[in-house]
Amino acid sequence: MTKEGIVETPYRFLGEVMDGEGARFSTRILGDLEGIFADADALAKMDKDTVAYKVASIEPVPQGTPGGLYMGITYLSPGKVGAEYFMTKGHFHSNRDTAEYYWCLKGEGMLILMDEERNVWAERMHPGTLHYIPGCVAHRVANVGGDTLVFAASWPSDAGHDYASIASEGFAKRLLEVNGEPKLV
Ligand code: PAN
Ligand code: ZN
Repeated sequence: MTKEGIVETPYRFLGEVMDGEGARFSTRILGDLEGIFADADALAKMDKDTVAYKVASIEPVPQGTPGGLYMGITYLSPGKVGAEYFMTKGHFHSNRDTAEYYWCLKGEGMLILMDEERNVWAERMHPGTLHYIPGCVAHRVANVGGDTLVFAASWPSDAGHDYASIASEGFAKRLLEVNGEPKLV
């Protein structure tokens, strides 16, 4: 699309809200997260329609376009399945060596990272923390606080999401609440 002169700014990123031209919104309920939590019995007793997280994203170019950038905000509900905190599905990027920034706007979380040798580490998230996720590193976020965790992200438009390898192999460690504290186990 050709533009000329002063045009209307197409996107807004106001505190915890991202919106604008072609913004996309998606919701993951607990029922979408079967198989990612360790305690399947605990999950079976919970309401499948409980919202685990919502994502709003701005994708100005079609998925797969080289050189473009996306922005998103994730709203991750507080809660646990057994001893495991509510978390995002987690993924590698399909285009493995593409990186991403996450930054925390609200709440308390942990960014769980895993390289291709399955080494796992985690970074604490709280308002103001900025996280560089290098290429070839799988990423998932757990909400370790009592309120909604809100974080923003920016990733390349040709990154793509590979959920399948995490769905089948998982992360090599889980973030559990042990004696009231988050612990990688
Ligand atoms: C994020 C994630 C978002 C939801 O925008 O897609 O937090 O997590 P899952 O995609 O793992 O369900 C991102 O990492 N984009 O690349
Ligand atoms: Zn990503």
